[in-house]
Amino acid sequence: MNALHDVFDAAGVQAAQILGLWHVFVWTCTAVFTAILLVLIVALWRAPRSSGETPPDLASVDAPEPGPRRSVTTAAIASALGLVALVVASVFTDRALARMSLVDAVNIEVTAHQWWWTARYLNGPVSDSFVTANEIHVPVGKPVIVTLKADDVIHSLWVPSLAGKKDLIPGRTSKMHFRADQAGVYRGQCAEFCGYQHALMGLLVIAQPQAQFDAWAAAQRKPAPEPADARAIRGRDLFLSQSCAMCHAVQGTLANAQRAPDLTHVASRQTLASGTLPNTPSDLAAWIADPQKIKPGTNMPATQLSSEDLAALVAYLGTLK
Ligand code: HEC
Ligand SMILES: [Cu+2]
Repeated sequence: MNALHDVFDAAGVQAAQILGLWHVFVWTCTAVFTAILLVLIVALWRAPRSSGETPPDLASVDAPEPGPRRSVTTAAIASALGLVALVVASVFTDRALARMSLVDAVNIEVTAHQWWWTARYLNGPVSDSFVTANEIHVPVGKPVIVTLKADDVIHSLWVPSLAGKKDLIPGRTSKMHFRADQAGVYRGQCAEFCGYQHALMGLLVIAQPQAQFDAWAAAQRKPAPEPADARAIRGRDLFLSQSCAMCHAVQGTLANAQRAPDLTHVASRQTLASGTLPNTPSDLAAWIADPQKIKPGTNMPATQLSSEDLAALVAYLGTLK
């Protein structure tokens, strides 16, 4: 999981625009802050010294003070101009973000749940669409339109290397546009507190060359392969006879519930449970045996299984490439 999660490392146009705006704000504010501190130091330096016994100096109360008045007026105008400049910079950035071409875009619908993500790929005819979870693949250099939805509470999708954050709100649909210009694995995170395991609600965005993306999408469209060896077959039967099939789907089997991550190609993913664990057989076994220990409060119950049954289930899930 060598994924990049870094606001200073823009891997796409949208993130680069936002980073540029951030620099304008930071340096403008730093300059203003430094100037104010300098003026304050000078003022303290030049202030008349006095003690408790010194009588108050009221000489200047009614006298005109053209010098200080000029300084204050100049500073007020400079502040106003500075603020206007920041507004102008924001407006230009906003327009630049909106101007990104969406020709030939990849359409993905992302639904947030407590505490995981569904990604539904919508390009082409309905028969071409497919579902995956917690890992989004996109082709490098192609615009991506993400339709954002939420299942339960408000979440926020934030992949800092690719785009700004945007809320996912139950009962409402919004859009986010981005383009990955460099291949790589970018980490995202839910950025709106959404309950107990909010911190463990990450995701990966994998930007890859078009040919690799097409191969990935073609593989994801396929139903799960039939398990070949005896242990995996037993695992499949356990999967269908245990509670698993009440929540999860594995396309090509009778399991088609939509209350949990689609597991049709779970073995092709890098992480488990929204970026919480690396996808290794031992982590998978630990997760199935007791998800509550790893992600307390998550909507998957622990399952009592003998160690052979657990190994069979892990072997079966491992075939779901
Ligand atoms: C009551 C519903 C429910 C049942 C029953 C259930 N799960 Fe889950 N499962 C979930 C939810 C919800 C998640 C996502 C949890 C999270 O990341 O917070 C999940 C996550 C997973 C993951 C990780 C998927 C990913 O893409 O990261 C695996 C693997 C998994 N479950 C396997 C199983 C197996 C095997 C069984 C049966 C022994 C099972 N589950 C039973 C709801 C369920
Ligand atoms: Cu959250």
